[in-house]
Amino acid sequence: NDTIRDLRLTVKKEQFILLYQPIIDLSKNKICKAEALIRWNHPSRGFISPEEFIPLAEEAGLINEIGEWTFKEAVSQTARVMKILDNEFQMSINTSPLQYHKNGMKIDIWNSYLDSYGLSGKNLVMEITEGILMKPSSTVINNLNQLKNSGIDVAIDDFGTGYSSLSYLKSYDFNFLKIDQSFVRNLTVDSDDMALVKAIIIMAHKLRCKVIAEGIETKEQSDILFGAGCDYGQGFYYSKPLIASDFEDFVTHWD
Ligand code: G
Ligand code: G
Ligand code: MN
Ligand code: NA
Repeated sequence: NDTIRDLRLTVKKEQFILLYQPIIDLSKNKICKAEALIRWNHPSRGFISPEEFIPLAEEAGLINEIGEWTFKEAVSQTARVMKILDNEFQMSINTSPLQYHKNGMKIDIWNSYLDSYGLSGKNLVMEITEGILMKPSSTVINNLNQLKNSGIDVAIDDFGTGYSSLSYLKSYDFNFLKIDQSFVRNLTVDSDDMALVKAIIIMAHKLRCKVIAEGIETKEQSDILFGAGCDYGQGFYYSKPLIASDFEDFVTHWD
C-alpha cells in the first residue's frame, strides 16, 4: 500500500519531527520534564497522526527503526534543553509494546549515545501502555530490567484506560503513572472522576510511583490536582506540544 511505501521511505530518510510538551512540577512550579511526540509531515497528505502511522509501522516491521530515530533525536534535544535549565530534567519518550517484545531496545548503544552527550539514563523516561503488561513475558521484563540498570525511568501511559488488571503493577517498580486525560477533562464537575483521580494518586504513592496528570487545560484543574497530591502536570493549560526551537524559548521564558 502507498502509505506503507511512503512510511518506509520516510524512515530511511529520517524525515519525521518531534514535538515537545512541557511537564510541570506542581509543587516547585518548574519545567522538570517534557514528552516527545512524533509527527509525520507527509508530502501530499500533510500531517498524519501517530495514532494512524504507528500501527502501520508496527505491521510493516518499521517500529524499531522509528524507535531508534526517536531516541536519538530526543536525546540530542535533551542535551540542548539541559544547557538552558538550572534544574533536573527528564525527557519522556513514547515506546511501542513491540520494542519490548521483540528486543527492540539496544540498551548498550543507547548508553554510549547518552554518554556522548554527557547525559545518563537518569535523564530519560520511557512511556509504555498497560496493555503490554497483560501477560508480561520474560523478554518484556528483561528489557524493563535493562532500562532500570541504566537508570532509565518507566512510566505507565494512559493509566486506567487499558484492558489489563492491576496486578501487573506488582511485576515491576514503575516510576510514574500518567493519569489519562479522560479522567482530567471533567474533573471539576464530575465527582466520580474526582474520586477516581484521588484514589489513583493514593494508590500510586503507596506503590512508590509519582503521578503525572495529562490533559490539564485550565488553572482550576491544575489547582484541584495539586490539592489532591498530584506531583506533575501536562496539558494545553501550560503549553501545547512545541517544535524544538519554540520549546527552547518556552523553557527560557518560564517563571
Ligand atoms: O501527540 P498525539 O496526541 O497526536 O499522540 C497520539 C499518540 O501517539 C499517543 O498515544 C502517543 O503515545 C503516540 N506517540 C506519539 N509519539 C510517539 C512515538 O515517538 N513513538 C510511539 N510508539 N508512539 C508515539
Ligand atoms: O497517549 P499519549 O498520552 O502519549 O498522548 C498524548 C496526546 O495528548 C498528544 O497527542 C497530545 O497532543 C495530546 N494532548 C496533550 N495535552 C492535551 C490537552 O491539554 N488537551 C487535549 N485535548 N489533548 C492534549
Ligand atoms: Mn504518552
Ligand atoms: Na496518555
